Amino acid sequence: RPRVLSGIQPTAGSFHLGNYLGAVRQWVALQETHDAFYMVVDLHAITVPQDPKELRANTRLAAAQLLAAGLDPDRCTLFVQSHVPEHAQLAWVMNCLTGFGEAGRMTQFKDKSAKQGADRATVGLFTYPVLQVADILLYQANEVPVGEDQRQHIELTRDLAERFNGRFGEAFTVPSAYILKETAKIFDLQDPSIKMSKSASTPKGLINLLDEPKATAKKVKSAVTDTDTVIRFDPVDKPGVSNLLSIYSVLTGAGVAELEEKYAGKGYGALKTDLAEVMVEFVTPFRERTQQYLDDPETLDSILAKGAEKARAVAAETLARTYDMVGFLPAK
Ligand code: AQP
Repeated sequence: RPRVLSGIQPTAGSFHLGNYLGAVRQWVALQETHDAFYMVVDLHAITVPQDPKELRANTRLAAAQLLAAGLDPDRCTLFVQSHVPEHAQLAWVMNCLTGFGEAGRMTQFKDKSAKQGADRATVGLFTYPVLQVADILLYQANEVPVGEDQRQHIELTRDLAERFNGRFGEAFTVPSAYILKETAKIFDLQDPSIKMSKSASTPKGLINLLDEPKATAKKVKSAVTDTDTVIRFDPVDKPGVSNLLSIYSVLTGAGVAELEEKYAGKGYGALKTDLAEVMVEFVTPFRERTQQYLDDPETLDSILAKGAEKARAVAAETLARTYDMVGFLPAK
């Protein structure tokens, strides 16, 4: 079985619709066909300030949401990044292979550090993509299911895997990004020119899966469309409507052309009302299942402990081989 690896940050509490459609939904599907490793990336979370208590609670909450979304611990390996120390250990080696300018060209770093200001952005934020490289290479992943915003980081992973392999010998599988066209980028409901995101979206443009379903329905109904009335998939001229059609299509399995036909001559109101209902039907059981996992933290923690054990077995082997190839003296 080919291997997949991916991660999600435990920063915002609730996952948003972009996280789910862009990434987590694919994770659930891929556990059936791949040897799948999925993690809550708490080491990544501290690249921006975190309250320790909240971080701990959000880490459990992220795991609960992943299980609620359909990850099955018997079908995949689900763990918390900090439970596997090899991530940080391999990241150091990768940091030492990465050019300063190369890391500086990562657009997510440029955007986030510009927003925070040079003095407040941390070295951790700068080197975040390199930690991500280590995350992926440790598991010899063939594919990495992510949203479009992560493509550049997967390219960096490929470059560094090839660099290491070229310099020290074949150690790493060179992975590919697994990005589905339909859900590569889910856009903000109020500003469809930007991606839906926890840091850039306004509350009205961001659908958090754990919000009150009523509030979610309201956001869908007040999504920005355009002054026209025609329902047509046209991301350039009709980005708002096209975003709604994409969301509707993946959540229901109906094709976009089918939806265009269904709503021909009906106007935006009908589309939004129906999509609001689809959203409510999706988030209501999701919230309930998440709460059930949270109500039983012992079971949740034991799932994560077993996941960490399975992950460590793979990660430790890669790290030991890598350290040896670099020339570190083995500890006797
Ligand atoms: N709008 C999106 N469309 C498609 N995929 C998306 N992802 C995030 N936003 C969208 C994908 O979700 C996965 C988990 O991402 P993360 O844990 O790195 O979260 P993030 O990227 O920090 O989420 P945000 O909201 O985008 O955070 P900020 O605002 O801090 O940048 C990834 O696979 C990502 O591609």
